Amino acid sequence: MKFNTKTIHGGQEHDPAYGSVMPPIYQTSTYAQSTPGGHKGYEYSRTHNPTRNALENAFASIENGNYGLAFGSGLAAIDAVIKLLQPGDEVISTNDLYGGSYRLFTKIYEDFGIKFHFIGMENASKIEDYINDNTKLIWVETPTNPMMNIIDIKTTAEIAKRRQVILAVDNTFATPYLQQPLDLGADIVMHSATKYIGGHSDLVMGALVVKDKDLADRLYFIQNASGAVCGPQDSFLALRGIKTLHVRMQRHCENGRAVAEYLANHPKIEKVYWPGFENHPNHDIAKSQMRDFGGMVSFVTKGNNYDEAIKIVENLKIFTLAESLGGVESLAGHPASMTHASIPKVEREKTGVVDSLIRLSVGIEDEADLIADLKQAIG
Ligand code: P1T
Repeated sequence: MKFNTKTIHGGQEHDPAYGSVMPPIYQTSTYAQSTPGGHKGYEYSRTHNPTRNALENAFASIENGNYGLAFGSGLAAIDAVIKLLQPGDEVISTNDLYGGSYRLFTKIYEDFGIKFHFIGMENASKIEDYINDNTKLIWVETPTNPMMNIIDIKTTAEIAKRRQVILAVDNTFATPYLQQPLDLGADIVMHSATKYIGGHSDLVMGALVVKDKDLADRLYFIQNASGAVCGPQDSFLALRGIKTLHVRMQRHCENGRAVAEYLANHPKIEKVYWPGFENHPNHDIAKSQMRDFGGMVSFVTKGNNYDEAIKIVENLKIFTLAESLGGVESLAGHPASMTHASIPKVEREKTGVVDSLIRLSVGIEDEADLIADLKQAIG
């Protein structure tokens, strides 16, 4: 099955009860048993729920994995991955990443005795310098949030395999429409399904997909034992979102390109971060591992002026100033004070998250309206 068919049919069966084409929302916490253990495969909805299972099968299908797991948020999904580790273990992570992931790693798991190395991975071979006997996990975001760095998944996977380290890829920005990390050798793919997967800014959810059964069993155990699952209503919404992922992503990519090119030619803009530019440092890797370049674009104005950046995001009318990304509507964010405020200023500025940085999640509205909005806001 090809990707556009998978988003609609992958892992899905018509409901056995009445043949409903969409899976029903099984809004139940528990299931009747005729005798203890005498049930139809479902005992309790933290462990299994038919609507969530339909979604988990869809996740597995679109990421070319064998096992999917759905969580109550992207961070809950990341949390489950870190729970594979023990005190004393070490993690190598991209130095540019979602601020909430950084906060989970440094403010929660460092206290549990796990050590994190945040490094630039644009040259993937550098990762090897940080691997030692305690290294158990490599955590990669690509494209990174918000600097749009591109990490070579295949090379990183080769290193991880050779050194027997798990490689997890946060595929939130790219989505499986653009890149499929498991096919490139990653062990775990993770999503904030809140974003492009859901696609309509109406739910908060996380996902993991793996190929390996042992790894899946360990993660299912954590999912059930820790209990950070999503509910059936949200599972239904995410399933509905997945069915249009490919058409939405196509338009996100077209509009993303138009916005990136407009900004790059604007006299008041200093720099635009978007992997589709030939002068992006890892453009060739982006081209080889992604189908297109996505709808996320970051930029800084000339003079690196905080007040000017704030004025621009306040002036926007079609782009809404808001946290999050990946919905059909265009959003603008100010990472330094919003999504990445939990990263100390000195640390975030090292990776380029300066006070004048603006991040755009380019939606699927008419391109001309988006450009006109940027024009009036930037001046
Ligand atoms: O918000 P949540 O569903 O828990 O997902 C966390 C998360 C994980 N990984 C990436 C790459 C993310 O971008 C996010 C969430 N990001 C935002 C809310 C944001 O505006 O960047």
